[in-house]
Formats: sequence, structure tokens, C-alpha cells
Amino acid sequence: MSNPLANELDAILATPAEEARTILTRLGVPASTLVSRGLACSSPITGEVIGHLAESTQADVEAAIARADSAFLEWRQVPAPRRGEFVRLLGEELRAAKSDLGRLVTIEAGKIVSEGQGEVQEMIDICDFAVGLSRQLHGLTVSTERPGHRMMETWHPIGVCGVITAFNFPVAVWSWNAALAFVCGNPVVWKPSEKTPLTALAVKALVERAGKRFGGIPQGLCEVLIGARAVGEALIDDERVALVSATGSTAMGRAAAPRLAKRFARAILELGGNNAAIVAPSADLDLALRAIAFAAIGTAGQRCTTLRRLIVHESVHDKLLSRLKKAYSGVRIGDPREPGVLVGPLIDDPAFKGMEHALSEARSSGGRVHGGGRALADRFPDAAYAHPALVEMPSQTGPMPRETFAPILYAVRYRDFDEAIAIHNDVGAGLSSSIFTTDLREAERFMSAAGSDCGIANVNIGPSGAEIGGAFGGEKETGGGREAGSDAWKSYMRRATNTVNFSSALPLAQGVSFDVEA
Ligand code: UN1
Repeated sequence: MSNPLANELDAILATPAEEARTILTRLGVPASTLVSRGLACSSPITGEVIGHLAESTQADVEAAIARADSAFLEWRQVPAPRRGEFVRLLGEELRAAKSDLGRLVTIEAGKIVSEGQGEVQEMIDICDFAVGLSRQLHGLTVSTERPGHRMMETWHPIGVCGVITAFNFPVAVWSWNAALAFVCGNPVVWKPSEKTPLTALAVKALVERAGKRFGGIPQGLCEVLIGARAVGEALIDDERVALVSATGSTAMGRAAAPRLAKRFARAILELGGNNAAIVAPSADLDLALRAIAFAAIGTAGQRCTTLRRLIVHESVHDKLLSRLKKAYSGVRIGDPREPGVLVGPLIDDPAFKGMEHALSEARSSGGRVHGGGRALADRFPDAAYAHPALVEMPSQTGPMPRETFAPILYAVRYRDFDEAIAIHNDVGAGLSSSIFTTDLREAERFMSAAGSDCGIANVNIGPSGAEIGGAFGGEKETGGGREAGSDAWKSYMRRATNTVNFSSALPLAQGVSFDVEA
């Protein structure tokens, strides 16, 4: 059936591929970067190919790491506030390019316009944060037991930082790592997801612009590698890469972690989440409903912080679920560039199949599925649009304990608060969590040592949409890494403990005496 509004919009909007190419040129990516063979870059909006990129060969990886390694020798000597000035300029470039880069995120990752713009805003925010930090990379002085001595901690740049990012936050996650790495004195070698390499190249062009305005940055300070798993593995296994920050699935982290451990490299892992919200009897349901909808349906369920499990008190369960079903059925799915659309496409067909598989498993485990299934198949035959699904589960079984990277929200009932916490924590992942309650005791218990076991525990807001001021990451199968705010910068530096004797005696610690005749 033809939809007149959709047809009209089709006429106004250029195809994603046309738009992407125009934006890339405007952002300074040479047209010759797109070649006729190699890695196909497509837009999930229509499934059409935007262009191809030459994949980095082993020799390219080797050369990029070598350049980064020599950039390190230079960059670590630049005073940190001066390094901050470079990041300030990068923030300026991002401000100027926000609308274009955000649009490219929409085209390449499929998120709606305001989320694409929001992702670039997150980059700007972390740049601002890092600029301030560049004047506060502070150590401690520590009281020493030895007279005439001073003991202190000094923080030094750690070396080349490898950053592996996922398709769903194709640029922001790089910036959380890179802005800190740069001010901390480190070069960055970035392997973006092979599903979203164009946004990475656009960011690299902006880094180069900032570098020129800075008066030149060392060659190799910001490298981008194009390719899939083999490229990531080369980065992970290279002795010159001091730290690898990797965002992706728990399966990816399980493969990466032992390889990094084998060579004692530092790892910042930000892996799967299976985030839940507890909805207590006293919850403000109007507020909870809006928060739940954004957290579960937003970004088409493809955030690592997406809300995937609802644990609802039996007294409010039916009321909340019936309102949610209504919200789910009214949500507009479509081309994420169109105003009013709240749900864009899934990244690709395997993602849709994963969703279908989880839903059929939920059905066989006694779940009642509302929604789900393919959407807009006529209009976008080569893309993967899905109706978000709400699933009433008899208990936390079937697919519910694991993460499916799609818009599926499972709901179970609880009777008492301890039971809710037990269900909440009884999954492998430990990224983000929420409670909706107006009962102070419940809120505090949820955030206490005996409450949520996640890296993020929120009250009366959903689990997604974290801002950069707080350290971001989670426990258990989420990998334990922390990026962005708070004191996450310490991961990008090595700490030296320095003890200085300014006396002419040589007292030994712990009262040890060791007198040699000299
Ligand atoms: C991710 O999905 O990998 O908290 C990161 C949020 C965002 C970041 C998500 N600021 O939802």
C-alpha cells in the first residue's frame, strides 16, 4: 500500500548513499578513498552500498603501529595542557561538523537524527572534559616512614592505545578513549567496526584539521585501520600496543582477553549488557513508562545499555504492561532521517535473525510475545526493520538471561524486594541497571553493596543514555573496564611511585638494618 507521506519524503530525501558521499567530501575525506572493490560499506536504512574501502593489510597494520609508536616518543614529551589544546581544537572541529557527522552516523548506523546528533555531542562533551583534565593529571604525595624522605606518585603516558569499537556507537566510544588517551600523552590506533568505517574516516579527517590548526601533530598520533577480525587481532597481539580498549560482545571479549593477558597488555573491556529495571509498587508510572520506552526501544534496542529486562512488582505489573503495549504499538518505525520516526533499522539481517530466534525461544519457554517481526519489508526490501517486541515471561528463563542485540524487552513479576534483586543480579552481564521507586529505602538498597551488581545503577531514570562525566562500564561478563569520566584517565597512564631521600642518612623501611663496611 502506498503511503503518500512516505512517498513525498522519499522525493525530498537523497538516498543514504548520495548523502553519505556528499557529507564525506564536505568533512574532508577524499573521494578517492572510496574504491570499487574491497570492504563494502552500506547503509542499514536501505541496505544500499555507499562505496568500498581498501582493507588494511597486515603490512598496513604494521606500518600504522610503527608510526604510532614513534608518535608516542614525541607526544609524551608535549606538556599535558598543550596536548589538551589539541583536544580543544578537536572539540571545535566536532562542534562545527556536528550536523554532518551526526547525519553520517544516522546513515551508517541507522539511528534517528537526534540520536546521531547526540552521539556527536557526546564526543564534544568528552573533549571538553579531557581539556580540563589535561591540567589535572595529578598524583599523590604519600607520608613516608623514613625521615628526610618524600614519597609521591607520578603518572606517565602508557604508550600506543588500540581502540576497537562497535557499530552502535561508531564515533562516541572512540572519543571516550581517544580524548583521554591524547591528553594523557598517547597515540591511538583505531579499528572501527567493519559495519561503520566511514564515520571513522570522517573523524580522522577532523582530527587532521585540528592537527593543522594546532601547528602539526606527530604523524601516527591518530591511525585508523579498516577491516574485520584479523585486523583487530593484529592490534591485540602487537607488543607495541600497550593498551587495548575494546567494545563489543562478551564473545569478542572472551577471545581478546586471554590474548592481551598473555602479553600483559592493559585491557579495557566494555562488553555485553543485559540491563534490567525494577519497577516497584510506589513507582511513578508515567515517568517509568517514558523512561522504559526510550531505554528499550531507542536506538532500535542496539545500545549496550539498552533495557532488556523488566522486573515488575505484581501490584503494578498489569497496569504497566498494558500501557507499554499501547506505547509499543504506536511507535513509528521508519527511515531514521524522517521526523517523527523513533525506531530505525537493525544494523543488518543477521541482527534481525537473532531477534527472531530469541523470540521463538521465548515462545517455547512460555513467553507471550507482543510485537516483533519484520517491518516495512515492502518499502525497504534490503534492510532489516523490526517491530520492537515486548515479551511477558513466566520467569527469567529461555533467552532472557542473555543479551540479544535487538529491541526485545522481557518482563517478569516479583513479590518481594529481595526476590527482585536476586532476579536482577542473576545474569552473566553487569553493565547498567535501574529502579523505579519513590521509596527511599528501596532506592538506597538498590544502590548499596547488597543491591545491583552493575557498573551503573540508576534511580528513576532508565539504564541507557549515560553522560560522560561518570566512568562508564560494568562488571562480570561486561568485562570490568571503565571509560570516559571520573578517574578513568588513570587507565591510560602508568603510575610510578617515587621515593626521594633528601637527607644524608639512609634509613631503611620496616626498620631493616643493613650496614656494610665501606
Ligand atoms: C554503547 O552502547 O556501547 O549510556 C554505549 C549510553 C551511551 C553509551 C552507550 N552514552 O547509552
